Amino acid sequence: MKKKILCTILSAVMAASLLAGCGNSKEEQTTASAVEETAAEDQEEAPEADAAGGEEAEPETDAAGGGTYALVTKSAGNPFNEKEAEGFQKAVEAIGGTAIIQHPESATADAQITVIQSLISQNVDSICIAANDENALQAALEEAAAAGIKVCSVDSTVNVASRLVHVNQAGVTEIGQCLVDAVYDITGGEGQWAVLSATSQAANQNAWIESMKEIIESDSKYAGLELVEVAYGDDEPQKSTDVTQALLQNYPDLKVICAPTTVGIAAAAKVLQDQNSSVKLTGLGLPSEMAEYIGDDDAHSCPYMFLWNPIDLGRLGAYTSAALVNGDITGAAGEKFTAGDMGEYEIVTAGDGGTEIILGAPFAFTPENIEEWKVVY
Ligand code: RAM
Repeated sequence: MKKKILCTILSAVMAASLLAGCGNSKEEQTTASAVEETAAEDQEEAPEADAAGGEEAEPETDAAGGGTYALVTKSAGNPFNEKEAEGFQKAVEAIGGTAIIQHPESATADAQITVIQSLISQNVDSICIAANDENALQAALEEAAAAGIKVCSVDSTVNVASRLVHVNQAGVTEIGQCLVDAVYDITGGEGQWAVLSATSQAANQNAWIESMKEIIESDSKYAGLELVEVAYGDDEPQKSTDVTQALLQNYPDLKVICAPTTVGIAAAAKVLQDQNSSVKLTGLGLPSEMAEYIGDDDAHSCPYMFLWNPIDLGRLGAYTSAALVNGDITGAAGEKFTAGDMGEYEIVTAGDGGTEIILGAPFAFTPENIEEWKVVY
């Protein structure tokens, strides 16, 4: 019963998010965010309530069979990864399993390979990984699969040979479109802009950047936009700060920086705001880290930005892992499963020819809704 109510709330949220996701209609965004926040509160409470004896908790616990589900994030010290891990942990607890959360020391493939090898020797049931490199983890993940471990990726994909399915925060083209339109809007439709990304190997950022370039090339509306550089801050605050300063120095006519990384955007926002720069910022950011920089006036560096719920992303990663382990899904397109109290999801074909599960649409954070969201994530 409870699950049904939550599903209904979530459907309303998803519909509202689709409307508001990429748009600049502030009215729509405020309405959507209010609904979504209510739902977020309900979602936070739901797993505990179910685990404590809710109507449909038992079958899930039995099905999970006390399995061990591992999450490997991109790196330690990134609040986005911590939120993702929080959601993963909660969902695993709700199904009666054991979560192993691993934050590698650095955002590199080598650091993740060491972690994967240790998880293989611990005989975990599944590995859900936010990859630092699309191809370099293949041998280690194939070894895991050969040992009977179910492998899926989350946030940042591994190649098709290395995974059963990818848990994607939002469609790649949808994110690319939101970012391009924001750059177009904030530049006034013409002028220089730059990308401040994470690592040069990050599959998620690279896919979004590629998508932005394709969108710009395919529509003459964007012909006035000049992308001067794609720079990499490696999801390290200091490096992202240094790279932002270099962009300002090297391109005196720069109008906008687009940072499709929560670490990069927070570092760039501080540089621009501290320097009272006329360069503006957009991209993907955590509301909790970006609230002080979001505003319509000259005193703020970021007019608006986008993201999705990283806690829900982690939860969906955990429920997907459990469904793979239980044999409810194999990762094939067309399969459907119930992701605990998040409701039903369908596996679809991904852009790389593999399969994916999409959490929802990107959500816009504006001066109007940032205050209510900064306390959520
Ligand atoms: C950073 C990470 C993560 C990405 C977000 C938007 O925290 O690079 O992978 O999804 O930004």
